[in-house]
Amino acid sequence: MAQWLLQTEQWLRQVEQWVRQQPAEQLYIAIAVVVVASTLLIILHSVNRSKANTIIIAGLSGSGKTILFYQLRDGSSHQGTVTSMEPNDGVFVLHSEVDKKDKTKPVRMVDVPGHSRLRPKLDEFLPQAAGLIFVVDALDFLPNVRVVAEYLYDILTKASIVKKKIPVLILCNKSDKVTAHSKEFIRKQLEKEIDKLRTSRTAISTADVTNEYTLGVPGELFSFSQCQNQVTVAEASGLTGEVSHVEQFIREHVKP
Ligand SMILES: Nc1nc2c(ncn2[C@@H]2O[C@H](COP(=O)(O)OP(=O)(O)OP(=O)(O)O)[C@@H](O)[C@H]2O)c(=O)[nH]1
Ligand SMILES: [Mg+2]
Repeated sequence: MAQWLLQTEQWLRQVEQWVRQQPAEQLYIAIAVVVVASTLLIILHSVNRSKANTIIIAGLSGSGKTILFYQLRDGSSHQGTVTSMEPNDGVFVLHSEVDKKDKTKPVRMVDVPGHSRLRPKLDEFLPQAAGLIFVVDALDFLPNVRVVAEYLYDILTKASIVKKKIPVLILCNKSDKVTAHSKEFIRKQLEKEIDKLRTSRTAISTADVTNEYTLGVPGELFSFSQCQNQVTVAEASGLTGEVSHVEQFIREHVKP
């Protein structure tokens, strides 16, 4: 130990001597280079972080994505939406935060249409995503459980979601109606359906499988808690403006 200390001391003295021998300008240049490089690194890092301010809204056609988008932006549902043909892409301060001075960082929200031909648009926005809201129609859920699970399965197995651990909020929408299914029911049904899909999809020859990652733990029933990224479930009504859980999710992942 003592020998090691002695050696370090000797080494430090050598460095000091060498520094003294160098012309002053060279030292200043070296210091300037270090300062500029670290400042650039810090700026790049913060730009990268601020880039991830996008929240994506996905889900089947008719689940209520566009109404939710308007509700978050304007505090009104703009009754009478038609099925979307283009993504709604907007950067805005959440309507509920317009008056709050300390939480005014704008959020970029992208509502990706549910029509199967337009769904691939999702991939364009995923690299900037800070979170994804998967809207489920809680009224018309059971007849569609299979297709809902298929879309969700595709999302949860995308490399861009798994690798970057993008948090997913499963939003059981239309909770204003008494006949809407509860989030617990929807979670359980989706877990069951995904479990079935997992078995059937791994049975297909790998050439046909486009999914990039596998889900869950082999030999165990699938549950969302097994996902590497955070998957949570909440209820909302875009129509009546009951969207507090959505705003909470957004603020958790896009810091003001
Ligand atoms: N009761 C109730 N109805 C809703 C709610 N949100 C949406 N809807 C209804 O569901 C229908 C579809 O809503 P949209 O927001 O257009 O659905 P979308 O998900 O954008 O559909 P696509 O654009 O086709 O992908 C509309 O008739 C809405 O009135 C809700 O919270 N409660
Ligand atoms: Mg729409």
